[in-house]
Amino acid sequence: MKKHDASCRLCRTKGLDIFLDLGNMPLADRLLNDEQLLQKEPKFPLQMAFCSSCGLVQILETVDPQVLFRDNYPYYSSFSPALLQHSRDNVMELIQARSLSAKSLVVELASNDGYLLKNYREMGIPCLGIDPAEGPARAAEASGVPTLCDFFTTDLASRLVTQGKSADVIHANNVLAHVADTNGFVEGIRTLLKDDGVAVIEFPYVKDLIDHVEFDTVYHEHLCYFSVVAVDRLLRRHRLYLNDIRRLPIHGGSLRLYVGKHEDVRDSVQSLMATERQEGVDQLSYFKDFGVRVEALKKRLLAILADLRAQGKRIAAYGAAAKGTTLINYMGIGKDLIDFVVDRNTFKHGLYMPGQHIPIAPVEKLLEALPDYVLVLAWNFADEILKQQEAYRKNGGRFIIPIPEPRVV
Ligand code: DWN
Repeated sequence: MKKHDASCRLCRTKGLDIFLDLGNMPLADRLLNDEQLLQKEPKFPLQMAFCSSCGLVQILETVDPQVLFRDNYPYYSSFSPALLQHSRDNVMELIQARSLSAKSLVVELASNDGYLLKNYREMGIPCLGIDPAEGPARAAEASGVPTLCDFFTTDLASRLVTQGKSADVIHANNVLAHVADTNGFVEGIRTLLKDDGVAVIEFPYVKDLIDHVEFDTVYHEHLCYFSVVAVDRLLRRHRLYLNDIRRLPIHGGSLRLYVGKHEDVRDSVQSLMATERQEGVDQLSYFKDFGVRVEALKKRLLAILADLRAQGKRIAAYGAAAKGTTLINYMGIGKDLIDFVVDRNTFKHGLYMPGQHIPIAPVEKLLEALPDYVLVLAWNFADEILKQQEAYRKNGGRFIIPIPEPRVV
């Protein structure tokens, strides 16, 4: 590990400890077209660091959000059935618990293609999406979900309140970790939320990332990697209170926070914070051997792939996921090992994976080409993908699951 004089994204303390260095990486969701294959591909340092002052895990590099999320952002949530069900369950529970009605307003920050808000629309509950990615925002509007194509800021929050649009519920799924101005974003949540409203915030849990070696979920879109202790400090700085919390399996292990303007902290929060303190998640020592464990996983996975290739086996991959970019580039898994990647997201077809330039094709190609093995880059949806690909398996196809332990199934 080494000290860096950068300032913490949250508490601004100078001096962070780097515990993982993934080198210079391409942008995880910047899938390439034929023309871009011939151009120099932008790469940026990707280093994970710990702030001993507030406990926040973060990356050091900040890539312009206009570059990350504006032009041709390829991620559409609706291509993941498990995510759709997860979101619907969340919405139905909240409608019940909060007695939401036609008089309510629900706002989602980073609403993508309307994958979650469409459930409120179907129940006749007014909703508003906010997302800077033009493609997904347009798709949301086309499906009847009113959407502002913009970044959420305190200014935008104030403008909405002036228009009488305070929120009974604010959803913020997989976005809190993405914003460069984290404090401004949280202050905006406080501004937009009604006095008795609830903000429901989901993000991948740093403890699961470390415990299950989920190093590939580290990429430039994810600036922060939150523990309960760190996010509680962030919220309280803006007079918001983490009152309830749930651990979820989605995305390799996530947290769902229930946040309000009045303090009413449940045992769920106290016990998870106590566990973090007992296990030292708020200490640098918790992260000290992570790099070694990532290296060991790399060796084990590359050994499996090299052995299969030496046997003349043909290998493809499933899921042109952002995490897949980190995995294949950190491990140097290129076209010599992987023939193609398949994905259900039609916006990704005909493009190429960042860095390794592996072509992306429709999922149907698995049955057409019948590769011997498929490396599951979207391992967080492995159960669903294996079930979906029963026909490929019946034809003798087998899957390689890389995380948390490389294994063939
Ligand atoms: O923060 C983010 C995380 C939460 O989700 C964003 N950076 C975008 C995204 O990251 P990701 O691309 O690593 O996430 P996913 O959702 O694991 O990507 C899954 C990919 O696999 C998508 O391209 C869709 C595809 N997929 C598929 O082809 N068939 C997914 C499922 C479930 C399927 O059955």
